[in-house]
Amino acid sequence: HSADAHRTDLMTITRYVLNEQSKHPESRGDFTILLNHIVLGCKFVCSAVNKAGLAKLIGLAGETNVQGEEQKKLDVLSNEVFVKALVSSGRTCILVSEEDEEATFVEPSKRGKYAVVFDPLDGSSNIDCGVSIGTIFGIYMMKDDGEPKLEDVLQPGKNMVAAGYCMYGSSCNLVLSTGRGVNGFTLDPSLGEFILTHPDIKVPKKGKIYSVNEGNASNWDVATAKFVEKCKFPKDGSPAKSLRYIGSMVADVHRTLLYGGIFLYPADKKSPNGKLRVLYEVFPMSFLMEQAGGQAFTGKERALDLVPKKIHERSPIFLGSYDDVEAIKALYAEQQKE
Ligand code: P6P
Repeated sequence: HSADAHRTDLMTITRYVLNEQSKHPESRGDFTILLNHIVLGCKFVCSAVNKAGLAKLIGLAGETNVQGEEQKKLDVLSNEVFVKALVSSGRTCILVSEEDEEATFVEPSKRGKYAVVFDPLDGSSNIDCGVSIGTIFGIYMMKDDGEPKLEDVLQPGKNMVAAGYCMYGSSCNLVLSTGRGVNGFTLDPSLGEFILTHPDIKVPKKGKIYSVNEGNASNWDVATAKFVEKCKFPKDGSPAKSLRYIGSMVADVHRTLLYGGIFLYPADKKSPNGKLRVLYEVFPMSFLMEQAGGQAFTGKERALDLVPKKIHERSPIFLGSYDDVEAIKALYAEQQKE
């Protein structure tokens, strides 16, 4: 393979998914079509986010534009784009979005066999200061081909057939797993294509970074407090860990996936179930972390074993390098005994 072959042998996300599809002879390409519509949504949001700053400058995003119309906030706009893209794919039956209080049941003529849960623009409060934000999504198969019902999206995360996120930062990175490892794609704006840049991502077994909002320390339980203390003042003479906290889940998880370490949003006295949402934040990121050789734990159980009761319910989450999550699991096991 000459270097030049790599330049001309473009592994686009579409080609990658078609390769995956060819491994399922019975597949009719529904997943490929669904994913292409998700990718379309990501390309739109990437372009809108990149213009947001400029748009704000010239008074478009979130302001009233020259026609005096109230310009939609970026997260509302992104949500509409994803809902429309997913419904028009003809491959979905029920959608859950962070932006919509109720699930969206797709009209019968456009129904397919997938249920999609997503946060169209997670961390959107960070847009105005230029911090990376992202779209997070998870995909379930409908439980049966009857009338779609809420139970089709109240499945444990381990039932997901795919999960991923698209991070809008210095570049646009789409990280995806269809259950056979994790692959990262970078948008080449000149082609309008996502190109495979991070094949077969594996999270380092142990990391040197912990990622938590230390501002909540006064509300943590004993196990979390002990864990963070050990990160800062290791007893075994190992070097202290570094603290990296961006406050945008997609950015913190992307760094954890690539560099290793642990990301935690624990329960605290104020929020007994933590802050992050099970269906479209905790599950997709836990799915990816496990597929990359890491772990994801709620403080009580494996995150993907959780069975959600409500579509917007929250859960504490500890995810990242295998060994680092093992350490927090041991501390919670101790705490259970007391
Ligand atoms: P805190 C962003 O608002 C978000 O939903 C996640 O993206 C992020 O991980 C978390 O909240 C940050 O929360 O309480 O630390 O500001």
